[in-house]
Amino acid sequence: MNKSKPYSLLASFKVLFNCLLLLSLVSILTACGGSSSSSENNLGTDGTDGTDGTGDVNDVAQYSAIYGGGPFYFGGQTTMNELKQSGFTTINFWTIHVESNGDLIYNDQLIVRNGTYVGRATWPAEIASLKESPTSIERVQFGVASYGVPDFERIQALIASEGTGPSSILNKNFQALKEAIPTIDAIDFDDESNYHVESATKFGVMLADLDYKVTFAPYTSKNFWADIFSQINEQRPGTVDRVHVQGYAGGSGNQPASWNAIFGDLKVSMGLWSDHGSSCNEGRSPNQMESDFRGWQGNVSGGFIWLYDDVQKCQGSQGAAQYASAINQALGITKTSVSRADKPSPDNNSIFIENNVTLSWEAGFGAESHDIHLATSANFDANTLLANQNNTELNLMDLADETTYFWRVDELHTSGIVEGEVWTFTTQTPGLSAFDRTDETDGIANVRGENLPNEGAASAFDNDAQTKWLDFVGNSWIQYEFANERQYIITEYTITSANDSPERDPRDWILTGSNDGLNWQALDVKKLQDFTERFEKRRFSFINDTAYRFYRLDMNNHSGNIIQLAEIELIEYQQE
Ligand SMILES: [Ca+2]
Ligand SMILES: [Ca+2]
Repeated sequence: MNKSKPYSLLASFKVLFNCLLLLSLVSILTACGGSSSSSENNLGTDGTDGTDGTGDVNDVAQYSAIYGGGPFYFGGQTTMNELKQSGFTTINFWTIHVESNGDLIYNDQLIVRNGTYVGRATWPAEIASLKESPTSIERVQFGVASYGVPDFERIQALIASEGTGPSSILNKNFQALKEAIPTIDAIDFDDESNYHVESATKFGVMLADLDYKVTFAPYTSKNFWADIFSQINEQRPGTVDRVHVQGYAGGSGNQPASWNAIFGDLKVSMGLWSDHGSSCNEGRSPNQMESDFRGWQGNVSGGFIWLYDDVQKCQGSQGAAQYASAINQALGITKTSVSRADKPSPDNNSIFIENNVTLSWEAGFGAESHDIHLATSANFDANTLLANQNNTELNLMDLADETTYFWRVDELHTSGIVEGEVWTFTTQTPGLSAFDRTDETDGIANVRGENLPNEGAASAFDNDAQTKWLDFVGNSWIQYEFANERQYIITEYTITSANDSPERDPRDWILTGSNDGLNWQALDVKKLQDFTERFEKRRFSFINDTAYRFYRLDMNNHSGNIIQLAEIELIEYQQE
Protein backbone atom coordinates (compact mmCIF):
# COMPACT_ATOMS: atom_id res chain seq x y z
CA MET A 1 0.00 0.00 0.00
CA ASN A 2 1.01 3.56 -0.37
CA LYS A 3 2.84 5.56 2.18
CA SER A 4 0.41 8.15 3.41
CA LYS A 5 1.42 11.75 3.03
CA PRO A 6 2.51 13.80 6.02
CA TYR A 7 -0.56 15.43 7.42
CA SER A 8 0.80 18.63 8.81
CA LEU A 9 3.70 20.96 8.52
CA LEU A 10 5.03 19.68 11.79
CA ALA A 11 4.62 16.06 10.79
CA SER A 12 6.77 16.59 7.78
CA PHE A 13 9.65 17.39 10.10
CA LYS A 14 9.23 14.19 12.04
CA VAL A 15 9.64 11.59 9.36
CA LEU A 16 11.53 8.70 10.82
CA PHE A 17 14.24 6.78 9.15
CA ASN A 18 12.09 3.83 8.18
CA CYS A 19 9.73 6.14 6.39
CA LEU A 20 12.49 7.82 4.48
CA LEU A 21 13.23 4.36 3.21
CA LEU A 22 9.62 3.97 2.35
CA LEU A 23 9.37 7.30 0.59
CA SER A 24 12.14 6.26 -1.70
CA LEU A 25 9.99 3.34 -2.70
CA VAL A 26 6.81 5.25 -3.30
CA SER A 27 7.48 5.92 -6.92
CA ILE A 28 7.73 2.24 -7.70
CA LEU A 29 4.78 1.17 -5.62
CA THR A 30 2.07 -0.30 -7.67
CA ALA A 31 0.70 -3.08 -5.56
CA CYS A 32 0.11 -1.22 -2.40
CA GLY A 33 -3.02 -2.49 -1.00
CA GLY A 34 -5.75 -2.01 1.38
CA SER A 35 -7.33 -4.75 3.05
CA SER A 36 -10.23 -4.44 5.10
CA SER A 37 -12.26 -5.72 7.73
CA SER A 38 -13.04 -8.69 9.69
CA SER A 39 -16.18 -9.37 11.47
CA GLU A 40 -17.15 -10.76 14.72
CA ASN A 41 -19.54 -8.71 16.68
CA ASN A 42 -21.74 -7.01 14.18
CA LEU A 43 -24.76 -8.79 15.50
CA GLY A 44 -28.13 -7.35 15.22
CA THR A 45 -27.64 -3.65 14.98
CA ASP A 46 -27.72 -3.25 11.27
CA GLY A 47 -30.49 -5.51 10.16
CA THR A 48 -28.18 -8.04 8.54
CA ASP A 49 -27.84 -11.49 9.94
CA GLY A 50 -24.51 -10.45 11.38
CA THR A 51 -23.20 -13.89 12.07
CA ASP A 52 -19.59 -14.01 11.09
CA GLY A 53 -19.05 -13.12 7.51
CA THR A 54 -19.52 -16.69 6.41
CA GLY A 55 -23.23 -17.09 5.94
CA ASP A 56 -25.32 -18.57 3.24
CA VAL A 57 -25.18 -17.94 -0.45
CA ASN A 58 -28.17 -15.65 -0.29
CA ASP A 59 -26.90 -13.51 2.57
CA VAL A 60 -26.69 -9.83 1.99
CA ALA A 61 -23.29 -8.35 2.55
CA GLN A 62 -22.47 -7.35 6.08
CA TYR A 63 -19.81 -4.75 6.15
CA SER A 64 -18.39 -1.73 4.41
CA ALA A 65 -14.88 -0.68 5.35
CA ILE A 66 -12.42 2.09 4.67
CA TYR A 67 -8.65 2.08 4.99
CA GLY A 68 -6.78 5.19 6.06
CA GLY A 69 -3.27 6.19 7.10
CA GLY A 70 -1.87 9.41 8.55
CA PRO A 71 -5.19 11.28 8.86
CA PHE A 72 -6.46 8.54 11.17
CA TYR A 73 -3.65 9.49 13.57
CA PHE A 74 -3.34 13.25 13.10
CA GLY A 75 -6.94 14.10 12.24
CA GLY A 76 -8.08 13.96 15.87
CA GLN A 77 -11.71 13.90 16.93
CA THR A 78 -12.80 15.79 13.81
CA THR A 79 -11.80 12.86 11.61
CA MET A 80 -13.33 10.34 14.02
CA ASN A 81 -16.63 12.24 13.97
CA GLU A 82 -16.61 12.28 10.20
CA LEU A 83 -16.10 8.49 10.15
CA LYS A 84 -18.83 7.88 12.72
CA GLN A 85 -21.35 9.61 10.47
CA SER A 86 -20.04 8.10 7.27
CA GLY A 87 -22.10 4.91 7.07
CA PHE A 88 -19.00 2.69 7.04
CA THR A 89 -19.27 -0.23 9.46
CA THR A 90 -15.53 -0.92 9.69
CA ILE A 91 -12.50 1.32 10.00
CA ASN A 92 -9.08 -0.06 9.13
CA PHE A 93 -6.13 1.89 10.48
CA TRP A 94 -3.30 1.40 8.06
CA THR A 95 -0.64 0.47 9.05
CA ILE A 96 1.65 -0.76 11.81
CA HIS A 97 5.28 -1.42 11.01
CA VAL A 98 7.09 -3.91 13.26
CA GLU A 99 10.72 -2.90 13.72
CA SER A 100 13.51 -5.45 14.22
CA ASN A 101 13.57 -4.61 17.94
CA GLY A 102 9.79 -5.13 18.13
CA ASP A 103 8.81 -1.43 18.22
CA LEU A 104 5.38 -0.78 16.71
CA ILE A 105 5.29 2.24 14.40
CA TYR A 106 2.02 3.58 12.99
CA ASN A 107 3.22 4.92 9.64
CA ASP A 108 6.01 7.14 10.97
CA GLN A 109 4.80 7.49 14.55
CA LEU A 110 6.21 5.30 17.32
CA ILE A 111 3.23 3.97 19.29
CA VAL A 112 4.48 1.00 21.35
CA ARG A 113 7.97 0.35 22.73
CA ASN A 114 9.14 -2.14 25.38
CA GLY A 115 5.62 -3.19 26.27
CA THR A 116 4.35 0.36 26.75
CA TYR A 117 2.02 2.52 24.66
CA VAL A 118 3.86 5.75 23.82
CA GLY A 119 1.66 7.16 21.05
CA ARG A 120 -0.40 10.33 21.15
CA ALA A 121 -2.13 10.48 24.54
CA THR A 122 -5.65 11.21 23.30
CA TRP A 123 -5.59 8.76 20.39
CA PRO A 124 -7.01 5.75 22.30
CA ALA A 125 -10.04 7.78 23.44
CA GLU A 126 -10.58 9.14 19.93
CA ILE A 127 -10.54 5.59 18.55
CA ALA A 128 -12.91 4.41 21.30
CA SER A 129 -15.37 7.12 20.26
CA LEU A 130 -15.74 5.46 16.86
CA LYS A 131 -18.05 2.87 18.41
CA GLU A 132 -19.93 5.25 20.70
CA SER A 133 -23.52 5.99 19.69
CA PRO A 134 -24.56 7.53 17.39
CA THR A 135 -22.28 5.78 14.95
CA SER A 136 -22.36 3.42 12.00
CA ILE A 137 -19.10 1.75 13.05
CA GLU A 138 -19.08 -1.71 14.57
CA ARG A 139 -15.52 -2.80 14.08
CA VAL A 140 -12.01 -1.32 14.22
CA GLN A 141 -8.96 -2.98 12.72
CA PHE A 142 -5.26 -2.23 12.55
CA GLY A 143 -3.17 -3.31 9.60
CA VAL A 144 0.30 -4.76 9.92
CA ALA A 145 2.85 -4.25 7.14
CA SER A 146 2.48 -2.96 3.60
CA TYR A 147 4.03 -3.27 0.20
CA GLY A 148 7.76 -2.62 0.18
CA VAL A 149 8.41 -2.83 3.93
CA PRO A 150 9.85 -6.04 5.47
CA ASP A 151 7.57 -6.19 8.52
CA PHE A 152 6.67 -9.85 8.16
CA GLU A 153 10.34 -10.64 7.60
CA ARG A 154 11.09 -8.95 10.92
CA ILE A 155 8.21 -10.75 12.61
CA GLN A 156 9.65 -14.03 11.35
CA ALA A 157 13.08 -13.13 12.76
CA LEU A 158 11.64 -12.06 16.12
CA ILE A 159 9.69 -15.32 16.40
CA ALA A 160 12.80 -17.32 15.45
CA SER A 161 14.80 -15.72 18.26
CA GLU A 162 12.19 -15.19 21.00
CA GLY A 163 9.08 -17.15 20.09
CA THR A 164 5.64 -15.69 20.81
CA GLY A 165 5.34 -16.39 24.54
CA PRO A 166 4.44 -13.78 27.17
CA SER A 167 8.06 -12.68 27.61
CA SER A 168 8.66 -12.08 23.88
CA ILE A 169 8.72 -8.48 22.74
CA LEU A 170 6.22 -9.23 19.97
CA ASN A 171 3.72 -10.54 22.50
CA LYS A 172 4.36 -7.72 24.98
CA ASN A 173 3.94 -5.00 22.41
CA PHE A 174 0.74 -6.32 20.84
CA GLN A 175 -0.62 -6.87 24.34
CA ALA A 176 0.26 -3.26 25.21
CA LEU A 177 -1.51 -2.10 22.04
CA LYS A 178 -4.65 -4.05 23.00
CA GLU A 179 -4.58 -2.73 26.54
CA ALA A 180 -4.11 0.87 25.41
CA ILE A 181 -6.71 0.62 22.64
CA PRO A 182 -9.16 -2.17 23.53
CA THR A 183 -11.39 -0.85 20.73
CA ILE A 184 -9.23 -2.76 18.23
CA ASP A 185 -11.05 -5.91 17.16
CA ALA A 186 -8.69 -7.32 14.59
CA ILE A 187 -5.21 -7.20 13.11
CA ASP A 188 -5.19 -7.12 9.34
CA PHE A 189 -2.28 -8.96 7.68
CA ASP A 190 -0.93 -7.00 4.73
CA ASP A 191 2.04 -9.23 3.99
CA GLU A 192 3.07 -8.49 0.41
CA SER A 193 6.53 -10.06 0.38
CA ASN A 194 7.50 -12.63 3.01
CA TYR A 195 4.74 -15.25 2.69
CA HIS A 196 6.25 -17.52 5.38
CA VAL A 197 3.49 -19.86 6.54
CA GLU A 198 4.98 -21.06 9.83
CA SER A 199 5.80 -17.65 11.33
CA ALA A 200 2.63 -16.00 10.06
CA THR A 201 0.61 -18.81 11.65
CA LYS A 202 2.40 -18.41 14.98
CA PHE A 203 1.82 -14.68 14.83
CA GLY A 204 -1.89 -15.22 14.15
CA VAL A 205 -2.23 -17.70 17.03
CA MET A 206 -0.45 -15.28 19.36
CA LEU A 207 -2.85 -12.51 18.35
CA ALA A 208 -5.85 -14.81 18.92
CA ASP A 209 -4.60 -15.48 22.45
CA LEU A 210 -4.38 -11.70 22.99
CA ASP A 211 -8.08 -11.47 22.03
CA TYR A 212 -7.65 -10.14 18.52
CA LYS A 213 -9.40 -11.42 15.45
CA VAL A 214 -7.20 -11.75 12.37
CA THR A 215 -8.03 -10.60 8.86
CA PHE A 216 -6.16 -10.74 5.57
CA ALA A 217 -5.57 -8.16 2.86
CA PRO A 218 -4.23 -10.21 -0.04
CA TYR A 219 -3.76 -9.35 -3.67
CA THR A 220 -1.82 -12.45 -4.79
CA SER A 221 -0.18 -15.67 -3.49
CA LYS A 222 -3.39 -17.60 -2.86
CA ASN A 223 -1.60 -20.70 -1.56
CA PHE A 224 0.01 -18.80 1.30
CA TRP A 225 -3.26 -17.21 2.39
CA ALA A 226 -5.17 -20.49 2.11
CA ASP A 227 -2.50 -22.23 4.23
CA ILE A 228 -2.42 -19.72 7.08
CA PHE A 229 -6.20 -19.41 7.02
CA SER A 230 -6.62 -23.12 7.65
CA GLN A 231 -3.71 -23.41 10.07
CA ILE A 232 -4.62 -20.44 12.28
CA ASN A 233 -8.29 -21.42 12.36
CA GLU A 234 -7.42 -25.04 13.06
CA GLN A 235 -5.47 -23.99 16.17
CA ARG A 236 -7.77 -21.15 17.19
CA PRO A 237 -11.16 -21.68 15.53
CA GLY A 238 -12.90 -18.57 14.26
CA THR A 239 -9.85 -16.32 14.49
CA VAL A 240 -9.54 -15.40 10.82
CA ASP A 241 -12.98 -14.10 9.99
CA ARG A 242 -12.59 -11.65 7.12
CA VAL A 243 -10.55 -11.50 3.93
CA HIS A 244 -10.25 -8.25 2.03
CA VAL A 245 -9.11 -8.86 -1.51
CA GLN A 246 -7.41 -5.94 -3.21
CA GLY A 247 -9.10 -5.30 -6.53
CA TYR A 248 -6.81 -2.45 -7.54
CA ALA A 249 -3.15 -1.74 -8.34
CA GLY A 250 -1.33 -5.09 -8.19
CA GLY A 251 -4.62 -6.81 -7.40
CA SER A 252 -6.44 -5.20 -10.29
CA GLY A 253 -8.69 -7.75 -11.99
CA ASN A 254 -9.15 -9.89 -8.88
CA GLN A 255 -12.63 -11.39 -8.65
CA PRO A 256 -14.28 -12.85 -5.55
CA ALA A 257 -15.12 -16.30 -6.95
CA SER A 258 -11.57 -17.63 -7.18
CA TRP A 259 -10.74 -16.30 -3.70
CA ASN A 260 -13.94 -17.62 -2.14
CA ALA A 261 -12.95 -21.06 -3.38
CA ILE A 262 -9.93 -21.26 -1.05
CA PHE A 263 -11.49 -20.08 2.23
CA GLY A 264 -14.12 -22.74 2.91
CA ASP A 265 -17.45 -21.15 3.84
CA LEU A 266 -16.04 -17.66 4.18
CA LYS A 267 -16.87 -15.16 1.50
CA VAL A 268 -14.24 -12.49 0.87
CA SER A 269 -14.85 -8.79 0.48
CA MET A 270 -13.51 -6.81 -2.47
CA GLY A 271 -11.79 -3.45 -2.34
CA LEU A 272 -11.33 -0.66 -4.86
CA TRP A 273 -9.29 2.53 -4.95
CA SER A 274 -11.12 5.84 -4.66
CA ASP A 275 -10.34 8.89 -6.79
CA HIS A 276 -6.66 9.76 -6.43
CA GLY A 277 -3.65 11.19 -8.21
CA SER A 278 -2.39 14.75 -8.32
CA SER A 279 -5.53 15.91 -10.13
CA CYS A 280 -7.80 13.24 -8.64
CA ASN A 281 -8.36 11.86 -12.13
CA GLU A 282 -7.31 8.29 -11.37
CA GLY A 283 -9.37 5.70 -9.50
CA ARG A 284 -13.11 5.46 -9.07
CA SER A 285 -15.74 8.00 -8.12
CA PRO A 286 -18.52 7.04 -5.68
CA ASN A 287 -20.90 6.47 -8.61
CA GLN A 288 -18.44 4.21 -10.41
CA MET A 289 -17.86 2.31 -7.17
CA GLU A 290 -21.54 1.66 -6.73
CA SER A 291 -21.75 0.17 -10.19
CA ASP A 292 -18.66 -2.01 -9.60
CA PHE A 293 -19.88 -3.31 -6.26
CA ARG A 294 -23.31 -4.12 -7.70
CA GLY A 295 -21.53 -6.56 -9.97
CA TRP A 296 -20.25 -8.46 -6.92
CA GLN A 297 -23.53 -8.56 -5.02
CA GLY A 298 -24.15 -12.05 -3.59
CA ASN A 299 -20.51 -13.11 -3.99
CA VAL A 300 -18.94 -10.97 -1.28
CA SER A 301 -19.49 -10.46 2.41
CA GLY A 302 -18.53 -6.81 2.16
CA GLY A 303 -16.65 -4.12 0.33
CA PHE A 304 -13.90 -1.70 1.18
CA ILE A 305 -12.41 1.56 -0.01
CA TRP A 306 -8.72 2.27 -0.38
CA LEU A 307 -7.88 5.05 0.70
CA TYR A 308 -9.29 7.66 3.12
CA ASP A 309 -6.23 9.90 2.63
CA ASP A 310 -7.20 10.24 -1.04
CA VAL A 311 -10.92 10.58 -0.29
CA GLN A 312 -10.14 13.47 2.03
CA LYS A 313 -7.96 15.12 -0.60
CA CYS A 314 -10.24 14.59 -3.58
CA GLN A 315 -13.75 14.75 -2.04
CA GLY A 316 -13.27 16.65 1.23
CA SER A 317 -15.13 16.08 4.43
CA GLN A 318 -18.25 14.63 2.79
CA GLY A 319 -16.33 12.08 0.74
CA ALA A 320 -16.26 9.21 3.21
CA ALA A 321 -20.06 9.30 3.45
CA GLN A 322 -20.36 9.29 -0.34
CA TYR A 323 -18.16 6.21 -0.71
CA ALA A 324 -19.85 4.40 2.19
CA SER A 325 -23.19 5.07 0.58
CA ALA A 326 -21.91 3.63 -2.70
CA ILE A 327 -20.95 0.31 -1.07
CA ASN A 328 -23.96 0.15 1.23
CA GLN A 329 -26.41 0.84 -1.59
CA ALA A 330 -24.79 -1.65 -3.93
CA LEU A 331 -24.50 -4.48 -1.41
CA GLY A 332 -27.73 -3.93 0.52
CA ILE A 333 -26.08 -2.87 3.77
CA THR A 334 -28.66 -0.88 5.70
CA LYS A 335 -26.40 1.73 7.25
CA THR A 336 -27.27 5.33 6.59
CA SER A 337 -24.62 7.77 5.52
CA VAL A 338 -25.26 11.17 6.95
CA SER A 339 -22.99 14.03 7.75
CA ARG A 340 -22.93 17.46 9.25
CA ALA A 341 -22.93 20.86 7.67
CA ASP A 342 -19.37 22.08 7.11
CA LYS A 343 -17.24 24.97 5.88
CA PRO A 344 -19.05 27.96 7.38
CA SER A 345 -18.84 31.44 5.94
CA PRO A 346 -18.00 33.72 7.65
CA ASP A 347 -15.14 31.54 8.80
CA ASN A 348 -15.61 30.34 12.37
CA ASN A 349 -14.47 32.95 14.94
CA SER A 350 -14.35 35.75 12.38
CA ILE A 351 -14.34 39.28 13.71
CA PHE A 352 -15.23 42.73 12.28
CA ILE A 353 -18.12 41.27 10.30
CA GLU A 354 -20.44 43.84 8.73
CA ASN A 355 -23.98 44.35 10.02
CA ASN A 356 -25.42 42.81 6.87
CA VAL A 357 -23.86 39.45 6.15
CA THR A 358 -24.65 36.31 4.17
CA LEU A 359 -24.24 33.05 6.04
CA SER A 360 -23.33 30.06 3.92
CA TRP A 361 -22.12 26.50 4.44
CA GLU A 362 -21.59 23.19 2.71
CA ALA A 363 -24.54 20.83 3.07
CA GLY A 364 -24.00 17.57 4.93
CA PHE A 365 -24.17 14.47 2.74
CA GLY A 366 -27.74 13.19 2.55
CA ALA A 367 -29.29 16.34 4.01
CA GLU A 368 -32.81 17.16 2.78
CA SER A 369 -33.07 20.57 4.44
CA HIS A 370 -31.31 22.79 6.97
CA ASP A 371 -32.36 24.24 10.32
CA ILE A 372 -30.39 27.42 10.98
CA HIS A 373 -30.09 28.61 14.57
CA LEU A 374 -28.75 32.03 15.54
CA ALA A 375 -28.32 33.44 19.06
CA THR A 376 -26.02 35.56 21.16
CA SER A 377 -25.01 32.57 23.23
CA ALA A 378 -24.45 28.90 22.42
CA ASN A 379 -27.79 27.93 23.96
CA PHE A 380 -30.04 26.88 21.12
CA ASP A 381 -33.67 25.90 21.39
CA ALA A 382 -36.92 26.30 19.45
CA ASN A 383 -36.73 30.08 19.91
CA THR A 384 -33.35 30.37 18.24
CA LEU A 385 -34.49 28.59 15.05
CA LEU A 386 -34.14 31.27 12.40
CA ALA A 387 -35.16 29.27 9.33
CA ASN A 388 -35.67 25.88 7.79
CA GLN A 389 -34.71 25.91 4.13
CA ASN A 390 -33.29 23.88 1.27
CA ASN A 391 -30.57 26.21 0.06
CA THR A 392 -27.28 26.80 1.82
CA GLU A 393 -27.26 30.61 2.07
CA LEU A 394 -29.09 32.94 4.40
CA ASN A 395 -28.94 36.76 4.42
CA LEU A 396 -28.83 38.52 7.77
CA MET A 397 -29.60 42.24 8.04
CA ASP A 398 -29.06 44.93 10.65
CA LEU A 399 -27.05 42.91 13.13
CA ALA A 400 -25.98 44.74 16.28
CA ASP A 401 -22.49 46.25 16.43
CA GLU A 402 -19.69 44.64 18.40
CA THR A 403 -21.69 41.52 19.18
CA THR A 404 -20.62 37.89 19.10
CA TYR A 405 -23.21 35.72 17.35
CA PHE A 406 -23.39 31.95 17.65
CA TRP A 407 -24.93 29.92 14.86
CA ARG A 408 -25.49 26.30 14.05
CA VAL A 409 -26.84 24.46 11.02
CA ASP A 410 -28.63 21.19 11.76
CA GLU A 411 -29.04 18.84 8.81
CA LEU A 412 -32.41 17.13 8.40
CA HIS A 413 -32.12 13.66 6.95
CA THR A 414 -34.84 11.10 6.39
CA SER A 415 -33.25 9.17 9.25
CA GLY A 416 -33.19 12.10 11.66
CA ILE A 417 -31.32 15.28 12.50
CA VAL A 418 -27.55 15.64 12.47
CA GLU A 419 -26.72 18.50 14.79
CA GLY A 420 -24.07 20.90 13.53
CA GLU A 421 -21.04 22.38 15.17
CA VAL A 422 -21.43 25.73 16.90
CA TRP A 423 -19.82 28.53 14.88
CA THR A 424 -19.34 32.15 15.90
CA PHE A 425 -18.63 35.52 14.40
CA THR A 426 -18.37 38.99 15.90
CA THR A 427 -19.69 42.13 14.25
CA GLN A 428 -17.72 45.26 13.59
CA THR A 429 -16.84 47.95 16.06
CA PRO A 430 -18.15 51.38 14.97
CA GLY A 431 -15.44 53.77 13.90
CA LEU A 432 -12.89 51.06 13.17
CA SER A 433 -11.94 50.39 9.58
CA ALA A 434 -9.88 47.72 7.90
CA PHE A 435 -6.50 48.72 6.45
CA ASP A 436 -4.53 46.31 4.29
CA ARG A 437 -1.00 47.15 5.41
CA THR A 438 0.52 45.46 2.38
CA ASP A 439 -0.81 48.38 0.34
CA GLU A 440 1.99 50.61 1.59
CA THR A 441 4.79 51.07 -0.87
CA ASP A 442 8.32 49.88 -0.12
CA GLY A 443 7.28 46.81 1.85
CA ILE A 444 9.57 43.85 1.22
CA ALA A 445 8.26 40.46 0.11
CA ASN A 446 10.46 37.41 0.55
CA VAL A 447 9.89 33.76 -0.36
CA ARG A 448 11.45 30.32 -0.25
CA GLY A 449 11.32 30.16 -4.05
CA GLU A 450 9.54 31.83 -6.96
CA ASN A 451 9.00 31.63 -10.69
CA LEU A 452 10.49 34.82 -12.09
CA PRO A 453 9.98 37.01 -13.93
CA ASN A 454 6.19 36.93 -13.78
CA GLU A 455 5.32 34.76 -10.77
CA GLY A 456 7.51 36.16 -8.02
CA ALA A 457 6.84 37.15 -4.42
CA ALA A 458 5.72 40.67 -5.39
CA SER A 459 2.78 39.23 -7.33
CA ALA A 460 1.24 38.12 -4.03
CA PHE A 461 1.00 41.74 -2.86
CA ASP A 462 0.06 43.71 -6.00
CA ASN A 463 -3.71 43.90 -5.39
CA ASP A 464 -4.28 41.98 -8.60
CA ALA A 465 -5.90 38.53 -8.39
CA GLN A 466 -4.85 37.85 -12.00
CA THR A 467 -1.19 37.71 -10.98
CA LYS A 468 0.21 35.01 -8.73
CA TRP A 469 3.24 33.84 -6.80
CA LEU A 470 4.33 30.28 -7.67
CA ASP A 471 7.01 28.01 -6.18
CA PHE A 472 8.06 24.61 -7.51
CA VAL A 473 7.60 22.67 -4.27
CA GLY A 474 4.59 21.38 -2.35
CA ASN A 475 5.67 23.01 0.93
CA SER A 476 6.91 26.59 0.93
CA TRP A 477 6.80 29.96 2.70
CA ILE A 478 6.23 33.60 1.87
CA GLN A 479 6.70 36.60 4.16
CA TYR A 480 6.11 40.33 4.16
CA GLU A 481 8.18 42.99 5.95
CA PHE A 482 6.64 46.43 6.38
CA ALA A 483 8.69 49.36 5.09
CA ASN A 484 10.91 51.49 7.31
CA GLU A 485 10.70 49.00 10.17
CA ARG A 486 7.05 49.84 10.80
CA GLN A 487 5.00 47.44 12.92
CA TYR A 488 1.30 46.69 12.76
CA ILE A 489 -1.16 44.76 14.92
CA ILE A 490 -2.56 42.48 12.24
CA THR A 491 -5.69 40.54 13.28
CA GLU A 492 -6.98 39.40 9.93
CA TYR A 493 -5.58 38.20 6.62
CA THR A 494 -6.94 37.13 3.30
CA ILE A 495 -5.64 34.61 0.81
CA THR A 496 -6.88 34.61 -2.78
CA SER A 497 -6.60 31.46 -4.89
CA ALA A 498 -4.86 31.69 -8.24
CA ASN A 499 -6.22 31.25 -11.76
CA ASP A 500 -5.80 27.48 -12.22
CA SER A 501 -4.80 24.08 -10.77
CA PRO A 502 -6.65 23.85 -7.43
CA GLU A 503 -4.26 21.14 -6.21
CA ARG A 504 -1.60 23.89 -5.97
CA ASP A 505 -3.69 25.96 -3.53
CA PRO A 506 -2.50 26.23 0.07
CA ARG A 507 -4.21 23.53 2.13
CA ASP A 508 -2.56 23.79 5.59
CA TRP A 509 -0.64 26.74 6.92
CA ILE A 510 0.78 28.53 9.92
CA LEU A 511 0.84 32.33 10.12
CA THR A 512 3.66 33.68 12.27
CA GLY A 513 4.84 37.16 13.26
CA SER A 514 8.32 38.49 14.03
CA ASN A 515 10.15 41.71 14.77
CA ASP A 516 13.65 40.56 13.86
CA GLY A 517 13.02 38.03 11.08
CA LEU A 518 14.61 35.33 13.27
CA ASN A 519 12.25 34.67 16.15
CA TRP A 520 8.71 33.89 15.09
CA GLN A 521 5.49 33.74 17.08
CA ALA A 522 2.71 31.44 15.84
CA LEU A 523 -0.49 33.45 15.33
CA ASP A 524 -2.90 31.23 13.41
CA VAL A 525 -2.96 27.61 12.24
CA LYS A 526 -5.28 26.30 9.55
CA LYS A 527 -5.59 22.75 8.28
CA LEU A 528 -7.39 21.07 5.38
CA GLN A 529 -8.61 24.29 3.80
CA ASP A 530 -10.27 24.37 0.40
CA PHE A 531 -10.68 27.10 -2.14
CA THR A 532 -13.77 26.05 -4.02
CA GLU A 533 -13.33 28.59 -6.81
CA ARG A 534 -10.53 30.26 -8.76
CA PHE A 535 -9.78 33.85 -7.66
CA GLU A 536 -11.63 33.13 -4.41
CA LYS A 537 -10.66 35.47 -1.59
CA ARG A 538 -10.96 33.84 1.85
CA ARG A 539 -10.75 35.84 5.07
CA PHE A 540 -9.28 34.59 8.33
CA SER A 541 -9.32 36.28 11.73
CA PHE A 542 -7.18 35.61 14.76
CA ILE A 543 -6.56 37.13 18.16
CA ASN A 544 -3.45 39.28 18.41
CA ASP A 545 -2.46 42.41 20.32
CA THR A 546 1.20 42.56 19.37
CA ALA A 547 2.59 44.74 16.61
CA TYR A 548 4.95 42.86 14.27
CA ARG A 549 7.22 44.00 11.47
CA PHE A 550 7.26 40.64 9.65
CA TYR A 551 4.40 38.27 8.93
CA ARG A 552 4.98 34.92 7.32
CA LEU A 553 2.91 31.99 5.99
CA ASP A 554 4.41 28.47 5.98
CA MET A 555 2.17 26.21 3.93
CA ASN A 556 1.49 22.88 2.26
CA ASN A 557 -0.39 22.52 -1.01
CA HIS A 558 -3.02 19.82 -1.68
CA SER A 559 -0.85 17.66 -3.91
CA GLY A 560 1.87 17.75 -6.52
CA ASN A 561 5.10 19.74 -6.59
CA ILE A 562 3.84 23.28 -7.13
CA ILE A 563 2.29 25.74 -4.69
CA GLN A 564 0.70 29.03 -5.70
CA LEU A 565 -1.61 31.81 -4.61
CA ALA A 566 -2.81 35.05 -6.16
CA GLU A 567 -2.85 37.49 -3.28
CA ILE A 568 -2.30 37.98 0.44
CA GLU A 569 -3.62 40.89 2.51
CA LEU A 570 -2.54 41.69 6.08
CA ILE A 571 -5.27 43.68 7.76
CA GLU A 572 -5.20 45.98 10.76
CA TYR A 573 -8.33 47.58 12.23
CA GLN A 574 -7.94 51.22 13.23
CA GLN A 575 -9.91 54.40 13.63
CA GLU A 576 -10.35 56.09 10.28
CA1 LIG B 1 -2.78 44.58 -0.82
CA1 LIG C 1 -1.49 39.15 -7.27
